[in-house]
Amino acid sequence: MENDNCWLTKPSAEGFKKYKIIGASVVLQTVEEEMSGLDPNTNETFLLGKIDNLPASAVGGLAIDAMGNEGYAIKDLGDQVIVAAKTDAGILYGAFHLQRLLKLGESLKGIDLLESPKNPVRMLNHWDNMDETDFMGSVERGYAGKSIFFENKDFIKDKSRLVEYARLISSVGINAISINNVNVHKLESQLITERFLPDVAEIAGIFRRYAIKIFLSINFASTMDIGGLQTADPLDEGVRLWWKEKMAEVYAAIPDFGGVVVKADSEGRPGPFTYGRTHADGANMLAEALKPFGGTVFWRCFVYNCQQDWRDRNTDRARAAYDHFMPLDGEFRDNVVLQIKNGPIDFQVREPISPLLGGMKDTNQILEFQVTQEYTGHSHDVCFLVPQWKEYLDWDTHSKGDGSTVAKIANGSLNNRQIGGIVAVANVGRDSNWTGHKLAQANLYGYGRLIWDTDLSPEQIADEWVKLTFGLEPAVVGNVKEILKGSWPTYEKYTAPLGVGFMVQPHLHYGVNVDGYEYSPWGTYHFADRHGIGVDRTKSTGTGYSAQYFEKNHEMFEDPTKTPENMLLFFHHLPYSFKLRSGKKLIQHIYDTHFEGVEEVKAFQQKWDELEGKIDKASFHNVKERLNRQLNNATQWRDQVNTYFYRKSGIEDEQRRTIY
Ligand code: GCV
Repeated sequence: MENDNCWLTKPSAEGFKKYKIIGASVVLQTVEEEMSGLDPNTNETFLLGKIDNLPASAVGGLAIDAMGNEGYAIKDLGDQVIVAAKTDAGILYGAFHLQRLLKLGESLKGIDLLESPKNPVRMLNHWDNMDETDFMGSVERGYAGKSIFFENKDFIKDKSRLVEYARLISSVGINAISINNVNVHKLESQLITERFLPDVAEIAGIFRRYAIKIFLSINFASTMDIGGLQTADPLDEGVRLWWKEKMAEVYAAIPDFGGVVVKADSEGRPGPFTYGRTHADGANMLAEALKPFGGTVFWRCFVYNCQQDWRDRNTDRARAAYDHFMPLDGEFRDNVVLQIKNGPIDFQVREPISPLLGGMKDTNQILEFQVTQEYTGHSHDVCFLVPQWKEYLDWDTHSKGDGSTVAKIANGSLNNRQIGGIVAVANVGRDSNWTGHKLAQANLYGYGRLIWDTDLSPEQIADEWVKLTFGLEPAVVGNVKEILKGSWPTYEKYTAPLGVGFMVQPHLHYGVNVDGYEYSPWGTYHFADRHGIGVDRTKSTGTGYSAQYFEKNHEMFEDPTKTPENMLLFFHHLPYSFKLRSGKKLIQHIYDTHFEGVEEVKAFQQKWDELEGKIDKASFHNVKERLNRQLNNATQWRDQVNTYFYRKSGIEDEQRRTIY
């Protein structure tokens, strides 16, 4: 299938020749392809290689100590530009950087830069299914077509798209992926058996050439599901032996296998609780089996009671991860990494940061984002998420005094952890533009760039993506960037107000249904009544969740006049007459933002229409059609939310606009 244009250069068929690569390896073969694919009119001459292999005259002045294992230097030596790194992966990333600069039209004259990724682990989780029985199709929470890995209850036959995908994500620095859903169904349990291991090995071979490691999500109860044992008790000797032998078999097939991702005791998945064991017992048992081979266990902390009685006002889902995992801090083996979603609930448009991040000081942690737009518009509504991620990364937890940002906790530097980084649920599928909505590509690109360098600004990332994808014409760049920049705030305006979350169609998680989860067992309630709305999570009168934060943040969240307003209803149940800092009443804020949100979508449409004829037709029509869907969605949200609150509260809109 011919893919739409994307941020990467299409390799030139003529063949660029003015480069030399020193060394040989599978990754360097990829570098060779990338270099020979450059525009033959490129003026420069390049020399690429590991620092030790390059002439001393070329690498003399480089700040080698500041260059991490995967970092690189690009330097103009006058007669040639060198790309120098400690590893082949570093050379590859350097080659992609060169390509980016050339496509952006930047001069390499006098260039002298050194790059090193801020996060050791830069990962994507695919929630792809082999089973076709899943009601969502073959990618859970996927909005860009079917799986690129699987089809017809098997691995996909034509792997050419996977080569392109490896290239795509490697170009923004991704170095690890898991290929199957964390909800591991019957067939996917067999990925670690002789039936499928040759396929996994083939996939690993494709990604290895791009310096990307492969991980699998595993079923905690594999010993029973595929092993013929009667138990999955992590302290049972038979179970432990089974996993050790199983991992030896996996590593015999894939010597550089990354390890496993585990969703246990979560939303009906099996786990150690069945046997009265802890999550540390479960994770450590797997870690022991992976240790001899250098493998890692990513153990997810998305553990909560999804069978809650909505009448029970004391149980608070937001508390769950912290309550389960904090007491275990320090008990996990060194090749276990706890994988923690950015917020305590589930990738809402706005949530506070998870208090586990930085709460645990003696445990490896990795931060989990969601690139796929489960609650942020699927691939119908535009929602550029890089500004959201940036806010999370810059958030000060005060875990070790001021400046204890989430960025430093995730990458392991704050607590001197061996392993750290960021992972996200991917948003790609078989659609020709990868992400369904063309502008959702900016999220995939932006995720990679931001986690490589958490100091980059969302504006800079948007600027790069737009120019690389649509070219350098200022009118195009300006309009697309404006749409991207406004898109997250706009989405937030017309959906659930002030951090209260949900109000979405059950299961689907797209479109408005104000009470969709209100009387459900999922623990995600807004508690609106005729007086007010919100969840009291304070220590003094509520569920006590606010006290899971370090004191400075706790104090802030405890008091509605200090809580950031965009999270107000996450922490407090407030009357509709509550005065916001703007002087507006809470109810009026709800009305106003919902009217504004719809108008902003109309403005996006205008901006986009101005681009007709200035960008490729496929992209133009793709986004135009989706903006129509978005307007419809936003209008439904506006009218249902406003009508709901008008009927509950009986309070008129001050501006007397139409509310039904
Ligand atoms: C893969 C939410 C999603 C589920 C997802 C789960 C998780 O509940 O709706 O689709 O399951 O999160 O992160 O495990």
